[in-house]
Amino acid sequence: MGRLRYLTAGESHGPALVAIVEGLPAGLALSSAEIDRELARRQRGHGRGGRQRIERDRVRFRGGLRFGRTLGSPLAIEIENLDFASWSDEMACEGPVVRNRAVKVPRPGHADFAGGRKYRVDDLRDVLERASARETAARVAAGAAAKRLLAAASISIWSRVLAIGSSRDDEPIPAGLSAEELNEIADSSPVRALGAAASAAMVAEIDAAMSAKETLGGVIEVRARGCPLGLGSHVHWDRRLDGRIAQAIMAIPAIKGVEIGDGFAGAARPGSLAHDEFVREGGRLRRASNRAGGIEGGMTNGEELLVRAAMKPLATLARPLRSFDWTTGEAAPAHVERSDTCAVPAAAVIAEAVLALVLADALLETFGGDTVREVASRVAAAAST
Ligand code: EPS
Repeated sequence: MGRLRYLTAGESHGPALVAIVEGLPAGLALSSAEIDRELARRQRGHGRGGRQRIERDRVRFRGGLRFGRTLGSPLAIEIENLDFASWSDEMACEGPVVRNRAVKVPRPGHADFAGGRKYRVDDLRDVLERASARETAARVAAGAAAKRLLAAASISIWSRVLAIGSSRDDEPIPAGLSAEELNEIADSSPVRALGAAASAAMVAEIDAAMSAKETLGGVIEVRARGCPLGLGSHVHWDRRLDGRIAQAIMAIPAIKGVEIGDGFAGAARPGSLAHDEFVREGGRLRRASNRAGGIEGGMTNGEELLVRAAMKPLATLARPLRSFDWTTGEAAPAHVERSDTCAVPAAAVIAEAVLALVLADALLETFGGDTVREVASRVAAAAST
């Protein structure tokens, strides 16, 4: 990231999550209400655990904003962890050591083992508190600000869940709807699927997993419309937009695979069926397909950007896997802690946010501008030439 950077801080049961977004142009209208709407979307989804009944994620702006508009200075955001009220001794930033809820048995699939060895901890909670996907609330808040900037350049992002466990949504995307309308349909499903039958099958599969003390992963899809041609670049590996998107999506907890466009399916096709031919239609040049997912040579090509990601089933199982005691080395069942059965719908909302941050960065790189008006007028001017 170059033009737009962000950092997050905060532990899952600590006092708060914090995000700082640096590089937003001046004059961008932001409201806590619209960021809170994004935070609420992330909190929903069938299969979430008890924690989401405790948290009511809300942002508090701490800098960078005056009378509802950005100043061009770093935007500072805080989200309180309401559950801290039950952890104020164990998760105190200062004060006496209280380890009443120390974690001693690593969960296979979680950061516990590698993080515990790497940071030489006695209590695995020192690792899992930050590894927790709770942190993604801060990314969604930062991403909401990035989405506002993209909206000023007529770029919109939406997402949906394609699969949970073995249940897939094969319904075609309804034609003629805006990204906002498609997101509304997805948001109205308890699992963010577009198809009603798939939605019901996913809910049933999550309920069965919950009864069986299992967890479920799935596949998400995120799309961006209106990207100007030429974001990113072919000239150097770390300027390629596909690489930057893959990094951001892969860095969402539990994501194990990312593809752009036809991705893995495209690998099985001959070249003649793998690319997007140029055709003339009524004098206008257009593509016959969008197998590339809107990116060629590391740059946006003017088509819809299409990214998919595979999420593994969550590592905290109520029916614990085999593990070992951190202190004695003896075999022991993995640590069991309250968790979600499935967080795939939330991952789709998080993917929207991190994609927005990557695209906003790339937009500023190509078009620059100290004010939102400057950015928007440069994007509009490029589109008309
Ligand atoms: C998480 C475990 C659960 C999830 C949490 C991520 O938290 P807790 O241990 O407090 O029940 O609910 O996600 C969130 C709190 C959130 O807001 O997304 C984990 O171990 O990663």
